[in-house]
Amino acid sequence: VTIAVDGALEQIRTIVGPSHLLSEQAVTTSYESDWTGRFGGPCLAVARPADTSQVAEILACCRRAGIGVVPQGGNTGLVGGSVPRGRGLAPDRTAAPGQQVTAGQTGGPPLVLSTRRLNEITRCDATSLLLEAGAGATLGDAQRAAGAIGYELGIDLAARDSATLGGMVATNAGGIHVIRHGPMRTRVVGLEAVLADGSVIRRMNGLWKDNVGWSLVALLAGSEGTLAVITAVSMRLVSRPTHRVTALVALSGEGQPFSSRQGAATATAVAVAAGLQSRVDGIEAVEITYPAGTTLVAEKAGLPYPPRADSADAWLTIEAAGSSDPAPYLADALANQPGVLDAAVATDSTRRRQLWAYRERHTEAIATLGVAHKLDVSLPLDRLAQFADVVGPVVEENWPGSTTICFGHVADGNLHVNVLGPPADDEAADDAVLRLALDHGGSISAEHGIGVAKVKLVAQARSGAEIGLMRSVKATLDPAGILNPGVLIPPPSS
Ligand code: FAD
Ligand code: 2HG
Ligand code: ZN
Repeated sequence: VTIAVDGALEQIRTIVGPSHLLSEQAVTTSYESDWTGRFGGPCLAVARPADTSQVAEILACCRRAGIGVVPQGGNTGLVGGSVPRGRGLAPDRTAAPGQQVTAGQTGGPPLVLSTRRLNEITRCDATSLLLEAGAGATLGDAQRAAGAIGYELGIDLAARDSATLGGMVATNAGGIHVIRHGPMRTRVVGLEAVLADGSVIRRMNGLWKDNVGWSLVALLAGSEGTLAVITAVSMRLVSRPTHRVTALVALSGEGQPFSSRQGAATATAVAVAAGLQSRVDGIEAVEITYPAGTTLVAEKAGLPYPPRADSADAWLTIEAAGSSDPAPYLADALANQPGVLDAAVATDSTRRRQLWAYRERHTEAIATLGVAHKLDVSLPLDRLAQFADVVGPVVEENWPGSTTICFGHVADGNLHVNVLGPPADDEAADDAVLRLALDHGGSISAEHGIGVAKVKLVAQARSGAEIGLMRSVKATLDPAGILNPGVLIPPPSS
């Protein structure tokens, strides 16, 4: 059965109500380009369903009309997966309304399906130790609900007030507490999702253990909107520690066998992170920043310069938490670590937030310099310093005048390489950095996903057999290919 695109749009308008189908360019613009400013393109319209049954009806309708669907939560994704394709194109949807397409033809502008109205927190209690919420609830709202009953979610990231739980499952988000509590995949115990044909699958039975066959969470965590639209999420709570300490620690790379300050400091940081994890209970975060990014943040955010700003080769932002004060243990462990120059330590929340600002504000400070090429890579811990040593010189040699700013989750082996200089649509610098990560035994995506930004390199990172499996799962769940076309799964030609 085929239906015309404009007929489908009329049906979707009836499903969500006229005020929740947005088609005026002035209101759709913010849904059409991503946080980085690097990715985006025109959409057919934006649908804002109020509940799961509306999502199901919309997907059934889009499938009949062959309309592509881009699921969008908080639109904080950094790999172009949350917006229509067509990087660099000015929005132009003149070809869309009235266009006759057959099922499976998803070449026209897609519908953006915004989950932001699915934002109710439906359960949060200290008996089940679960939080359940619509997929459009923000991480910040979920954290506040858990905090109100004395618990935490065990996951945190700087985009907390915009990123949604559904988007975080779809990207298998990581963040700053992965060393303690794992990425999103390990925090989630249940999901509700709508498949491409409009059928609803729901595994939200409040059970922590349920081994009847395959895990829906494992299948959809990291699926980036290509297999289903997640509509509700069930997460387990963790106890809230009574004591928390944050330290901003200046490091020296002196004595390390690397040619750059960045490589040497990374070697020190990896050693310090390992030492802390073996000697201090409750280490929740070990994050690294280097002089270029840290001084940029201080200048842009109007913060005082961090400890040893004139001589440090890197800083670690360290957090430890527990039912007794970890500060003395942390201080003792740091005192015994070679390469530690100095530290600022805080236990009250205002001062702790100030210390975190040097790390957390990197993304927004870098954005003030232009459109960054964001390359989120992970390396085996024993090769991280070698990668950090050469990545800047490799980029700067090939793209003279460019700047490379690194920072990241050092205890996870995860560096965020931000390259400024090459034009937004030039992918050569991206390829060079990602191939360098592969050459060092690393991954082209640690936590942000593949989106459209890295899809060309999936064939270098996964075997033919694995890609074949990805394609068959996709073909089974979404045979018409309407869900997030162009994202994650390499096209047959590659
Ligand atoms: P969106 O950006 O809207 O979408 C992301 C992807 O998920 C897209 O492919 C989209 O199609 C899909 N999707 C969204 N919702 C659904 C749904 N309900 N069902 C199916 N598919 C869906 N990421 C980290 O991992 N760690 C960090 O520390 C981190 N810090 C960040 C800091 C800043 C300042 C910013 C701007 C981003 C950061 N990110 C980080 C990236 C981003 O916040 C995460 O990728 C987050 O998980 C995206 O959530 P979202 O709701 O914004 O999803
Ligand atoms: C972070 O860890 C995010 O702050 C964003 O993952 C990374 O901006 C980036 O490159
Ligand atoms: Zn990160």
